[in-house]
Amino acid sequence: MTEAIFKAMAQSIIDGDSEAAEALARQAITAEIDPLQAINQGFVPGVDYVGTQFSCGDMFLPELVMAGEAMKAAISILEPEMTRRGTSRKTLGKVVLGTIEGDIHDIGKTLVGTMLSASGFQVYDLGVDVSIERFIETAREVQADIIGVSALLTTTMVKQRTLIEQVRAAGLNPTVKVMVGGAPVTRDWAAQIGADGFSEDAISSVAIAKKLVGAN
Ligand code: B1M
Repeated sequence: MTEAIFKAMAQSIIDGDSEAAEALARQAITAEIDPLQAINQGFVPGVDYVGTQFSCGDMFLPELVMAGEAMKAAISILEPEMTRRGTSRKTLGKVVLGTIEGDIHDIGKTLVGTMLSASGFQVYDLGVDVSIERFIETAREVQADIIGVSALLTTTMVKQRTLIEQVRAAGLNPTVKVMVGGAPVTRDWAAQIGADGFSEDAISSVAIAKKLVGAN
């Protein structure tokens, strides 16, 4: 029976069906299935499948967004139960995330945040139009492992460079790594500005973030 629930959980993520994912998360709690096991053996295989299909072009952005939302919905039901049982999920690291100042594009950044938190990172999403000072203050306050900076405009991506310079000047680097991304951001640009990590999309941002915290 547990195997059947796990299979249905993965399918709910593949279908991007938040209602089904929530219902299955509740069913797991009623059936006294360990919530951590439900995440790792039920829902995560669904996210992994969607990620793989997206990477090879067999699934598209809307499906990725819906899968991320469904995963978030399931986790929001299971997380309080984990806290109640005292079995919190191992946090891989803390990520302070936002879209850089002057830029209000948030779809990709939010997707990156969803994927990172679904994969075990604690994400502090500061939203859009985030000042460099706020990134740095928050990183210091929460003792972040990674600052993740998204930029969608050629006019705002240049501020990723300023942020890296100021992170260094503030003495946060090398403890705090900086990961950059966004449509105009390239691997070359990331290397040029001295970013610690770059990822093209939300799925690969998980692998990059894991590498940055030494969790690979
Ligand atoms: Co704007 N916009 N927009 N826009 N917009 C672009 C970016 C543009 C390329 C469109 C175009 O002209 N072809 C262009 C930029 C041109 C340039 O700079 N060279 C542009 C422009 C010009 C503008 C305005 C200036 C338009 C105007 O007002 N005249 C204005 C800017 C406002 C501002 O920010 N100050 C503006 C406004 C808007 C809307 C508000 C209408 C809306 C945003 C809605 C929202 O975000 N809530 C919007 C949209 C939707 C777009 C396009 C069409 C789509 C962006 C998007 O959401 N993509 C975009 C054209 C395009 O990119 N094709 C465009 C989907 C999203 C999932 O992908 O954000 O790339 P993306 O994120 C990916 C990866 O990049 C990566 O992972 C994500 C998921 O796979 N990634 C990271 C992103 N952040 C990451 C961080 C990481 C790692 C990976 O680590 C930290």
